[in-house]
Amino acid sequence: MFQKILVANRGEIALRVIFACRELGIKTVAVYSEADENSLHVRFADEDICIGPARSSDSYLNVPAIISAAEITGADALHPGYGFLSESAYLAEVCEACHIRFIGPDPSVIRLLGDKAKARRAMKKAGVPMLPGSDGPVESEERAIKIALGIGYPVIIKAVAGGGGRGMRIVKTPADLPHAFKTAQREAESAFGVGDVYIEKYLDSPRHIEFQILGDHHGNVVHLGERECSIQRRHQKLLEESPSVAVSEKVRRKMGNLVVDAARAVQYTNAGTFEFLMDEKGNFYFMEVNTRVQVEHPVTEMVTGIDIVKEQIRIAAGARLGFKQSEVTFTGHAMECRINAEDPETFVPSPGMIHAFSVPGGPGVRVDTAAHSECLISPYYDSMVAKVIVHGRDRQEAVARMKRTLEMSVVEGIRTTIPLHLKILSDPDFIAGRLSTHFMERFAAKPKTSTALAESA
Ligand code: MV4
Repeated sequence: MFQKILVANRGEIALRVIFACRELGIKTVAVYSEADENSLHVRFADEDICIGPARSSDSYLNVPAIISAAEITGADALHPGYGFLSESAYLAEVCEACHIRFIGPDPSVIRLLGDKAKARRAMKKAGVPMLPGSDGPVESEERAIKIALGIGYPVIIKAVAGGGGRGMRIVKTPADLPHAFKTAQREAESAFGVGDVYIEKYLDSPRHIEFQILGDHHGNVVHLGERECSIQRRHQKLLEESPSVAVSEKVRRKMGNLVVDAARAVQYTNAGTFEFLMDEKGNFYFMEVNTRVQVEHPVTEMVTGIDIVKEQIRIAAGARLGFKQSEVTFTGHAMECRINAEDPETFVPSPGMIHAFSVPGGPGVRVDTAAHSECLISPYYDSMVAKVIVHGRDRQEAVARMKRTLEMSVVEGIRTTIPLHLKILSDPDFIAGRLSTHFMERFAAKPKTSTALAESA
């Protein structure tokens, strides 16, 4: 097992990794920017080291600074958390070269799955259901026109280097294709430095459903069921739950087996998420693979009782998975609300000092946060303040627990999305489980501008 792990992240996920290390008896090193000197991840790590100014590009994205911190402190492994460098094949390679174990899949697997066109091809070959689409990137407008015609409209143009919706264009008619193709390429080039795009059949009102997997270095792969993540706005998830009301036990078993086989096919190790779109009829289509631990992993931990971060560390150290698929059981229903420092109506960020902070516990409640009274929510980083996760015997109990927890939460000094979450939790469609990626459009405060529509399309 590792002696010392460098936590290359901040906020609640840095704390979450520190919790796992403590329970495993592993020492921790926190890295922090000048804006995070007084953060809880710094306070609770065994050692800490400043890696640069507040701007992420100067600190949490600074590979030489992070590697130096690991070298100086003698860390033998690095956990990247989510966001920042968590899906950087480059960081994983540098770690390997420096004999620091990267807690994630092999760099070659991160690189393969980070290229969405390559990932699509690999998953198709492994037998994962796919929407019709181009086989790899589309080089020219002429090819795009031909391919789209073959697929049938509407189609969607996606960036090969994308994810999270950037460089994406929905095309309803052939007349719109040339312009959409050019702008998607340009947007992809400026956002990722790679302009390549591919084309897929566009599915109008899908659910976003994802499967959590774990794979060790001995060929064992298990799935931990699905999470329903359809409630999102501008590609930021707001509420996630497991199980999905749209996934039967039979479908879970079928999809689970598919993702396990697909993960084996690419020699996937560590934690990963296979994202799917699901249509109204219950058909699943592959979207992408995330090669990191995700924000919403606690939802899966609550229904399976498996500590995903601890498993990530054990796996990276070469241990075998401690359980078989038949030993993974799903109990009750879990739900997560991401509490952001934002105006609940306009979504404008609301950074600043939190003067009072209290989220009640009680049966079935878990709060993952690095916030506390008199802490500063910095404008430099994302606006998530806390994740409230609840577990109940069934969905109804989980919803009731979430409501009473949010109703009794006190966050003073900043605006938060708690009122929005309470609205969602009382919405008839939400209660009935009628969800799709368009769910949040009804909650828009004002008529949308054309840019906002394009972004949420
Ligand atoms: C799609 C789609 C419909 N059809 N692909 C959004 C983020 C990126 N990872 C892929 N995304 C989508 N791909 C096809 N062929 C709709 C979306 C999409 C979406 C997906 C999941 C959750 C929220 C979404 C919001 C808008 C669009």
